[in-house]
Amino acid sequence: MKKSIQCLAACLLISLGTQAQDVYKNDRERWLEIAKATTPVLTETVKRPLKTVNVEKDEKSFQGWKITPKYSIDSLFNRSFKKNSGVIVDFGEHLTGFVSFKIEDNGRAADAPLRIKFTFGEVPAEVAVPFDPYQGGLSRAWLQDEIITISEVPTVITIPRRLAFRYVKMELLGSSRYSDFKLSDIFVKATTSVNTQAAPLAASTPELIRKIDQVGLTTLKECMQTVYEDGPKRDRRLWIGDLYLESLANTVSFKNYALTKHCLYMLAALSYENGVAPSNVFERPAPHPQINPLFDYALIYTVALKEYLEATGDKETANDLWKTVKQQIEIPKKYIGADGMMDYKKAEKEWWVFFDWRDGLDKQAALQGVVIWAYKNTYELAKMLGKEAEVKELPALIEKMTQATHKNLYDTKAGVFVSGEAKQISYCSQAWMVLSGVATKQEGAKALKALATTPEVVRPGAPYLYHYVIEAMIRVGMEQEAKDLITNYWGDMVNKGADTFWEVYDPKDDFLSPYNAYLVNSYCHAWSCTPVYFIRKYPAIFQK
Ligand code: RAM
Repeated sequence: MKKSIQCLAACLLISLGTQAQDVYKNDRERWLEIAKATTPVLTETVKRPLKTVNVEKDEKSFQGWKITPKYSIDSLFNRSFKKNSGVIVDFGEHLTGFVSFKIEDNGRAADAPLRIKFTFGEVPAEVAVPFDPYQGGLSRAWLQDEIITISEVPTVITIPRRLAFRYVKMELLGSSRYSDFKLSDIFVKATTSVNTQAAPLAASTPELIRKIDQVGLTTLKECMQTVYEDGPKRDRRLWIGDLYLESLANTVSFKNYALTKHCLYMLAALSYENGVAPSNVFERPAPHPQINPLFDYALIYTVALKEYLEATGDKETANDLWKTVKQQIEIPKKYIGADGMMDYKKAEKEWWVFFDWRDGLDKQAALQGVVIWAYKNTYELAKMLGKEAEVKELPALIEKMTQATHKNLYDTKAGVFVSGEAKQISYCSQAWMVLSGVATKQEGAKALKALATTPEVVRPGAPYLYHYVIEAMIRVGMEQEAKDLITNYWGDMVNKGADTFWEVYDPKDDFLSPYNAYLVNSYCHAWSCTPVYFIRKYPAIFQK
């Protein structure tokens, strides 16, 4: 994140400043019109809390807090709120939407305003640990607390901000000494653009895999709003990396292809003027991109379009957006040397290169890998559209880069791929060497297997990278290992009480945060829904 902020201004100048013309000038408006016309209609469901709960310190629970039942919701709604300040209600599931509450007299009419602080939590810690002092790298305002002043009683008030939560804490900050009142209702109009049900899993599916799938589906459903959001609590916008994984999971579950089309058009319409697909875009107040170019995400756009075409057969869309793909494949060319190796240092200086939230990760190997992988996918896409002639340089480029990468980054003796001057060994590098096809099946399996016993190996920092590691394992025939990884990593989150999967998770550190504040992490995060894809795409591995 730090890097992305530092890089922002520089990237902006380098990537956008030298362009004289908008390469999509003739298409932008039309694409935006198509994006608008395909905006999904949200399904609304009214949900109420099931019970009141206590949140108690417990070392063994996730982040040190556990939830225990307190008293029935009716006794909250019927009693004086003055005696209930600090109450926590539990909606029993993760929900996203607008919250309303009702205040009524409980005796004499109110002669002074009331003030209530609402705190919304996706996980127990958010309703247990004070948000301040806040030292996170992202805006404090992402944390979901709202102070509402009520001037007239009785009343029904809707909190203006959309919220994502399971738990709500309510504290009384001020009221008349002479009158009394009760909070007689609280409900959320929960929204999602999912309007189908995923098919049931095979009866033979192990119980924990079944639970992981269910939590993954909830995560995906909650993130599927009018775009594929990265997280309904934060950042609530469309990022290419998240879209890619969500659309894969959607293809094997809810099959809302209209949403995928909408997002692909949004991204095309809001691409930077130099042709680069935007790392992320906002729908409101008017559709616009964040100026924050991200190298790997731009390339992933090409693969997302190919996957969409494969899932839907919608050639009209793929043909219409093909020119964005052609723009993305130009990006790496300026960094590919005559020897087939990218100038990684230059690319790193000029771009935000992401791949994972793990400090110290060397991304040279992954960068070679993602370019080869995107080029291969683009060539496939071109073939599906009969456009190979337009990208005829790709096969030779792929070949040259593959050989160069193998020659320079494969440590034959150790049987692993290394990255950067320090010859770092990481999960990230092995995964991308497999996915790109730089590693043969045997080399890939050997390399991935070697990691478990490699001292100093750089492990993934977030579920996003785990996706690519699992995909790589399946590619090289490590089916049992892939299953074990899903069962251990996501299963661990389930065992720690996850209703939805988290943005970052390190089994050894419940407090890991890329933003220096674990409370601002997103605990319903799109890129973490990916077990849904694996479980359903590979039933022979996961459903028995
Ligand atoms: C974060 C979001 C998002 C991700 C980017 C790179 O801000 O969590 O999911 O795609 O980083």
